[in-house]
Amino acid sequence: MFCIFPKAPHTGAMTYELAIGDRTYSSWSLRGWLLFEKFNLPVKVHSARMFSDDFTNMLKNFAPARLVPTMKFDGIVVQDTIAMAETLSERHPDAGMWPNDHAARAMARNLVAEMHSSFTNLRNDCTMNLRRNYPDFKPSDAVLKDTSRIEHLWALAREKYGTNGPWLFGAYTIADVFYAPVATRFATFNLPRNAVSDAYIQTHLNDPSFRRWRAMGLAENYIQPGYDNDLPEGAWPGPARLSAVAVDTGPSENANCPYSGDPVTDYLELDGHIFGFCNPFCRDKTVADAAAWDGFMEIYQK
Ligand SMILES: N[C@@H](CCC(=O)N[C@@H](CS)C(=O)NCC(=O)O)C(=O)O
Repeated sequence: MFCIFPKAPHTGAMTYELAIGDRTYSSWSLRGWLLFEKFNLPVKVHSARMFSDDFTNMLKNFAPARLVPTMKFDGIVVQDTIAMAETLSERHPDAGMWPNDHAARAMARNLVAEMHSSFTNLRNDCTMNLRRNYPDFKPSDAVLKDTSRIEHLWALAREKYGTNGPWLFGAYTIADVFYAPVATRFATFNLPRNAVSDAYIQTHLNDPSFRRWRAMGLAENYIQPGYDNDLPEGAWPGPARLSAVAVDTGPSENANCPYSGDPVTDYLELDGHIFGFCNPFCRDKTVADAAAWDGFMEIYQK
């Protein structure tokens, strides 16, 4: 059998480094992060607020990249999500990143490539914003042309290859990585869609990995100028959060942070109980969506 790629030289217990921007607004960063998160690939994440000096400084360590996401390993920098997806799937052939079936894989690559190169009206008019929901948004005809093409592609994949699971090709693949921020745009701009698309969009909003990403974005607690629309807001269209609130003092039910195991210093209150964490970010990401964090739910449900 002819093999297009030589075997990747070393894929052992190496950790990749990934540079990302604001989790709330950077749709490409979400894709970059999902490539690691959904396929259990070890990664050290570096994040910086976009359009800041910190962002420029972060990327100096990822030269020659100028945008996020960018990944690096073994002194090699890969600076575009398609290149990252292909590099990671080549290096981790057992991770199931592309569909196994060759025809399904070809279609998945088509969907990813079309996402990467197209849908500019949707992308420009409905920028990803994981803080907001605009029930009254009125899409232009150009946006509707994009959404109708996307629904057509989703329906083809779901009908032909999606019977064994809720994702485009049944199990989660790189195609779902690329359409995750598209699903959030449909949801938060309340774009018209059919039942197949709606079920697929809900699958993304319910995905624990996506929920954790969004919770970390909310914990970053920054409104990036230029990303909000001047429209009435509705409630978040995904699962409702538990009513956790940050509080100043303990004592907490747990002595050690559910994530790091370190002594607790920062607290939240939920259902009359106080829980502790080892830093404000881990506390705040839990306040944002407590049920998305298994480590926290273990101590909460004890
Ligand atoms: N084609 C790139 C797109 C990367 C991109 O546009 N990244 C945006 C964030 S979503 C960025 O880095 N913006 C910062 C800037 O423009 O300075 C990819 O696929 O990764």
